[in-house]
Amino acid sequence: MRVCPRCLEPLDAPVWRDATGAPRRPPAERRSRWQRWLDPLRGEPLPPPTLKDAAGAAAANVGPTCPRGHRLPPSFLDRPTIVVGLVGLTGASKSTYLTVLVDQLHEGALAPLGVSVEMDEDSAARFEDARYRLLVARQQLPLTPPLLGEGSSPEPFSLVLRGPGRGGAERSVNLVFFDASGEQLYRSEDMGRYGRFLYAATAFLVMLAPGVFPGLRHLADPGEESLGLARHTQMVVNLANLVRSARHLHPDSALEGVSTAVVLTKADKLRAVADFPADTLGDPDLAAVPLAHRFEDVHRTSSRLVDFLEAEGGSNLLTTALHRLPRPTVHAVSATGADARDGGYPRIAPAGCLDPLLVLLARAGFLPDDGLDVDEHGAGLSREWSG
Ligand SMILES: Nc1nc2c(ncn2[C@@H]2O[C@H](COP(=O)(O)OP(=O)(O)OP(=O)(O)O)[C@@H](O)[C@H]2O)c(=O)[nH]1
Ligand SMILES: [Mg+2]
Ligand SMILES: [Zn+2]
Repeated sequence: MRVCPRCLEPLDAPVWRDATGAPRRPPAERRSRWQRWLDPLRGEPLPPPTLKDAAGAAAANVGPTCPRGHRLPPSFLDRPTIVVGLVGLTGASKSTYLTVLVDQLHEGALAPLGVSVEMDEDSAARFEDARYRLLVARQQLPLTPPLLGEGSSPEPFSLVLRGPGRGGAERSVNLVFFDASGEQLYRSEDMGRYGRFLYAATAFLVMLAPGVFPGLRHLADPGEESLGLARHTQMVVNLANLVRSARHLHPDSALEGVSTAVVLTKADKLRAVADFPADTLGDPDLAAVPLAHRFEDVHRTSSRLVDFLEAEGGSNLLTTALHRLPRPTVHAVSATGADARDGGYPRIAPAGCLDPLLVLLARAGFLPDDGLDVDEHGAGLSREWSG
């Protein structure tokens, strides 16, 4: 399903509007391109735009908009869209991780795979604030404010990825990230009320900080240990139910076309922990290692992390995540490389941030997924979903 990246309205019938927000026919030469989108509208008068619609479209010249008047990024409808939802409780590192990840994408992290990245203007302006604060001033990001309006969604970051496709053709996707406040992400009624993006998402980054695991409580940031493991397990259960109900599926049914990366965040804190597989926390050179090898490593690391977290008292949470979420892999990342002191980071040295996204891009068909599903003894992942 195609949705507007701003308000998530379905885009079955995009509406062309002029600079005043009034519905217009699309320019003649482009008409055939949009024909199929406009066909359903023929014969029916277009609904008059509301003031809000008009405001949304005012900046635009004639161009395709969603039913609410949001101007769509150029050629948005020509590409498939991967909607990535970040899910995790307060302080899990969602915003910090996303800022570092988007910065790495912007800086050409996918270039060794022949993939270029472009951010839409509107996202870029908002991203710049977070980027400056975290990566230039090296300050902690503020907590993401909770949403007030029911049925609303946070403003996403929208990117376009272009890479080599089959037979030398170019392949491109819209990659849209939603980062909400953790406070509104664990009660099922809040997920329904403020988490509209969760219904549209086809990929999930489920973020867990080390301090929530009983054996790692000494690593918790202030307030983290009070969130408790049970609340995280509930979050995962609620998410798994929501993702299925959004598709009108039974709570126990398998999910097609959706995938999850479970991310153990702030892994810099774990370097000194005895059984943590610290050698897995790094960024192998994408240019030097074929992607399929990288994915085999991801698969292995994933199993080792599951073992580690189970030993730290996380079995219940891990079992729930691995059995209920679609196609999960487990990753360790550090967005900043170190704890903040007095509101600032000594330096920003990320590790492992790209892997979860590489997997989600491969699951979504934008990158080849060779190596991801090697069947290995004791891997224990994805098996529930293969049969
Ligand atoms: N050591 C370490 N600390 C981190 C890292 N990422 C985040 N933190 C700490 O965790 C705090 C919260 O991170 P945020 O990114 O704001 O968390 P969030 O998940 O967006 O939280 P909400 O917006 O409230 O849902 C940061 O201010 C840092 O103190 C990391 O990679 N390493
Ligand atoms: Mg946040
Ligand atoms: Zn919209």
